[in-house]
Amino acid sequence: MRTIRPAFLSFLFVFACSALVAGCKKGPAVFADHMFVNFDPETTDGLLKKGWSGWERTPEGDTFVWSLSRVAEVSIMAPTKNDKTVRMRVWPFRYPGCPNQQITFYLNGVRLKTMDVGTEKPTVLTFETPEAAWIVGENSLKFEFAYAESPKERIPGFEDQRTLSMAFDWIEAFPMKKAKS
Ligand SMILES: [Ca+2]
Repeated sequence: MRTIRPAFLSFLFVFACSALVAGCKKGPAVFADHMFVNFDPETTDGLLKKGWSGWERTPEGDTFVWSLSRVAEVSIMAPTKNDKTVRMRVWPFRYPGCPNQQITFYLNGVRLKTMDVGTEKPTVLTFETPEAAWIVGENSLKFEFAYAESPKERIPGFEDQRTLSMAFDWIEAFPMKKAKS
């Protein structure tokens, strides 16, 4: 009877392990195409292009950054082009008698949407973006705000002289789910 040599069994074992490791490294596509900007110095440095203050942290430990003017811009690195859902956790600067804050989104210069944010509580904004507006690589996501005001001038007792429009905790983008036919 023909026997299988131990050396051949070793080769099979190493081959199987290599294939398993290669499969694990590749990972599910859903993770590779999930972009997340956490607004912290460890992961976001270099992505905040203009209109931003420094790194801050809430009492709960959430990292965030204030937008300092009526325009701010952040880069998002996209590995693929497709229709994407964009979500972000934000809260606007509010003061007595202020109007609703408004935020308008531009992706690579394409105006996408304007949304009202009328509460100072953290809010998750969600909107859809078309494939045609994305490029593979570095994308510019720009925001325009209805106002940027200084706490020192608007709220008695506050010393912060910066002009603030909206604080950003995180932004994420991922391929839109296709409707089942
Ligand atoms: Ca954060």
